[in-house]
Amino acid sequence: MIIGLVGKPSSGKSSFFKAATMIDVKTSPVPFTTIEPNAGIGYATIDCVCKDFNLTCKPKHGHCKDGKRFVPVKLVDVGGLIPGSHAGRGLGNKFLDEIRQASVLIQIVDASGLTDAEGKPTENFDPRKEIEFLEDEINYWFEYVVKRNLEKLKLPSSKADLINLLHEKLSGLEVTKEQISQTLERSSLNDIEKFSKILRELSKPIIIAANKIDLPPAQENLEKLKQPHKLVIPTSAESEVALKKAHEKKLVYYHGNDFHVIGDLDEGRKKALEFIQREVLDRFGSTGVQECLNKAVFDVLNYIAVYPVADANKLTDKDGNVLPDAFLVPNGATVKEFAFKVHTQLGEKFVTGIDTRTKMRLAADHKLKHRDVVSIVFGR
Ligand SMILES: Nc1nc2c(ncn2[C@@H]2O[C@H](COP(=O)(O)OP(=O)(O)OP(=O)(O)O)[C@@H](O)[C@H]2O)c(=O)[nH]1
Ligand SMILES: [Mg+2]
Repeated sequence: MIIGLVGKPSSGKSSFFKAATMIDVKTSPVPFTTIEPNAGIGYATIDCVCKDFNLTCKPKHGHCKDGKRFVPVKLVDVGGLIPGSHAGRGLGNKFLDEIRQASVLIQIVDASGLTDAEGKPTENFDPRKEIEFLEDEINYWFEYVVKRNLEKLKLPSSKADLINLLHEKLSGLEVTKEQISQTLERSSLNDIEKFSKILRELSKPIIIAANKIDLPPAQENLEKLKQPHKLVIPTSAESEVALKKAHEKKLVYYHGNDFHVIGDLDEGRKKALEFIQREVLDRFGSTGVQECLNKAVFDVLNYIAVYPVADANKLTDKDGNVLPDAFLVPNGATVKEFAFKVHTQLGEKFVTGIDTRTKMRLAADHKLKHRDVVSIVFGR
């Protein structure tokens, strides 16, 4: 599962990426700073099950701290989009093609209104315009890709065959058969524009990070940005980077919503951190970066986290690591689908699942719940 970061130039996409992954990518106020995409690992956080079982876990991927499990998710940060990108303006379609595999998009908006549609400095730019044009650009591009892939296609008459064919032809856009089926219920291939728009909304929903919320004009714009049909989360990517860096240097303790100074701060850093505390943490409760990732994964995509273990009693893998993995799967995934996700062979040789809490057997079509810990029994 991939989360794509999109938005106009200079809105803070790479800063958000840096805050989420702690990879030191280039950020700057100059538009089109990012040309080549940045890809890396961020995390969705859940209450780890280790507490329920009174165990100390040893994650192979991600980490666990104070009962919070950081489950890896892929992030892609692309170059800025401007009005007309789909038709080749700015750096054009190139950036859009890089988010083809994303399941959800976070649009980083410069809520401060201090940059225009192309990322150049200005005043009082209405950030609502940014949301509008970006959605249009994504829709135009998506429609173009759909059209290109469906050109000269002979359509089968049965619905099931049609869904299979579309699924195959549109596989590059990471759309599911379920999403295609739902789209066909609400549109038809006679109206490609409508078909593409609905399929885009289902397969690449967009949530909004109202970024640079540390700046007073952004705080004023926030009310305007709140829309009934869009999820809008206030963020300060730059503050998140500063807090995590100060934590790494052991100058402050920063974890979840807990923040306090532990080291000796020079005057400049002290002022900067006091500013973040006052303008971001006290006002909004957090920098919003983690919240964005969690909302994208759990609320918008409706995923759940499930732990696979080899030993149903000790909750370990074969090497003795306690609760080594947590996988993100769609809500409604079955035990067998989960087995395939963990390892193709586990799926192919699947015998049964075991719920480690109750020690009950779980049939192949049993639907999993968030925070289930499951052992898969397989044949030789
Ligand atoms: N005040 C403030 N500035 C921010 C924030 N996030 C990013 N910035 C600044 O905004 C400018 C642009 O940030 P980038 O992260 O490079 O923006 P981008 O969207 O990746 O830009 P392109 O790669 O050019 O499309 C930089 O000067 C950042 O320091 C924030 O939360 N608050
Ligand atoms: Mg960038």
